[in-house]
Amino acid sequence: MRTSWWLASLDGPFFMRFDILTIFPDLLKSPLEEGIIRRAVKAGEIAVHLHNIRDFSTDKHATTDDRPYGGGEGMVMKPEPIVAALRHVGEAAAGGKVILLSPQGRKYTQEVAEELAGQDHLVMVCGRYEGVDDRIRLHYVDDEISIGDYVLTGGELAALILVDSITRLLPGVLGCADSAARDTFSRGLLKNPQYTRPRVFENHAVPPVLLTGDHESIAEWRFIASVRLTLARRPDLLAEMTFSNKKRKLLFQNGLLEATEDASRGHC
Ligand code: 4G3
Repeated sequence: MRTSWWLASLDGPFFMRFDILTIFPDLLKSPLEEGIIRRAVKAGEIAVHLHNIRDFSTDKHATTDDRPYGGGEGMVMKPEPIVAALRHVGEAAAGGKVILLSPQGRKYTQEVAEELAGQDHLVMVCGRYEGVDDRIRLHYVDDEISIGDYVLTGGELAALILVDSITRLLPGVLGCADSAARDTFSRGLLKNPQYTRPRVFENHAVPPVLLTGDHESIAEWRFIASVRLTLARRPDLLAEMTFSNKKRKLLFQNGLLEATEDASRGHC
């Protein structure tokens, strides 16, 4: 029995179709059924199809892995079931970009997420065990991505991270307020700290400027708070930044101009 599973609304513009090939489709289901991703599916902004690689195995034990040629520890995923699953996806929607999630891939960043958000169909191959027969990568994969320098038991959690980070970039998925804020003040910097009620919590008050209703002062405070946090935690991010004259003046008034310029010259 085929165990392929899909999440999609009947209508909607379908900005993006994701197909995910895995031997553990159940691992991916519940994260796709909550929150913003669930809403994006309901609104028809994305469609997610899960395919069990095991369904495409042809031997009677439905094997998807085998011992490595040349000997050694662990198992390697066989190429035939993966190719059969890719052909199946290709019949439903040809021309999708095929991505292999692996620690050997190019490093995933917000910039890569923005690049992939411009595609209309992504097909993700989740490897398990010690990896996937390399002929898949050589002849069927368009892009190999790593979500970071650590090893997972499989590519499934990495695939979810791509779906999540790409979906929130699609038009209409988040409110325009969020994306506008990202584009003006906080791009390239860590996000400023946020507060909500109560005004005083266990003797700790909210920064008073946030209660003034003075939008310009609040925006300036947020910018400076972002810069201070970025300088302390991620000076490497500041090395990529340039500031307008207005922001340079604000940095100067807060004693941060030299610090940020040192960082942006890479001396930090
Ligand atoms: C393929 C991705 C899959 C080859 C997958 C291991 C970490 C990441 C796997 C391989 C993974 C990551 C499964 N671990 N950093 N494990 O994106 O060698």
